[in-house]
Amino acid sequence: MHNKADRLKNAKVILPSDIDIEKRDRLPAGQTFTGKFPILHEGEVPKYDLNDWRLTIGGEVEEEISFSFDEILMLPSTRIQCDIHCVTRWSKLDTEWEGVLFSDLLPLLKVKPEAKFVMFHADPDYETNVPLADLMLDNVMLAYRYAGEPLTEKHGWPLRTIVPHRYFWKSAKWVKRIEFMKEDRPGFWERNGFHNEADPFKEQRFSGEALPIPEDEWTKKEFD
Ligand SMILES: Nc1nc2c(c(=O)[nH]1)N[C@H]1C(S)=C(S)[C@@H](COP(=O)(O)O)O[C@H]1N2
Ligand SMILES: [Mo]
Repeated sequence: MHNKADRLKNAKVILPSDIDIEKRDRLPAGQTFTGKFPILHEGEVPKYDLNDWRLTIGGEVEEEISFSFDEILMLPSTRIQCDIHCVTRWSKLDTEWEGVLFSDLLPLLKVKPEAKFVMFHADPDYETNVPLADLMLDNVMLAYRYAGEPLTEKHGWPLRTIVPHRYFWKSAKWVKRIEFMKEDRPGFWERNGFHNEADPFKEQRFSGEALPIPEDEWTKKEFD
């Protein structure tokens, strides 16, 4: 499909005028609503055998530990509903996730008091940084279900992070290691021209000069 109008139609871009008025202020500046769920990542979707899969916890902790997927499932689970905002300008309202709140995981981890930042390491070769204080909100989680179903491979199966109040690149699919850090350190996109804080309501997209992101950039990609 090279026709822009067809592409936009097929991507189910929702115009703000089609959205209830009280929901319109949930759209940050420079964003477009989408009904579909775009799929965005660098590299190939990783393949896992759940028997070998582990989430490891390291860095500024008294003791490195790891969780099997079954152990993750045994932790207290929570359902959240949140809006998500990608820096390529799509926003999706009322997405539903189920998993383990970061604030429920933290007490199990023996994190050293000097830890102030977290790096999420993910496949394939992805990382993103978030301040620890930011992860304590009641809708930041390690998610294993979306819209009542297990995560699909392309959306991060078996486990991804959800950090709703930051641009969606801070929500790592295929997360495999959580590293606690004393000092902040930029992740993949944060080293490549994107903003360290990434608050969509402050339009913190770029660290330096604005990069050209056409409004329909994501509609050229895959979505479901
Ligand atoms: N492991 C990994 N996680 C990632 C990315 C990636 O390239 N690799 N891309 C990020 C970006 S830019 C976005 S917008 C979201 C997209 O998630 P989705 O495909 O479920 O919409 O994943 C984020 N997490
Ligand atoms: Mo993104």
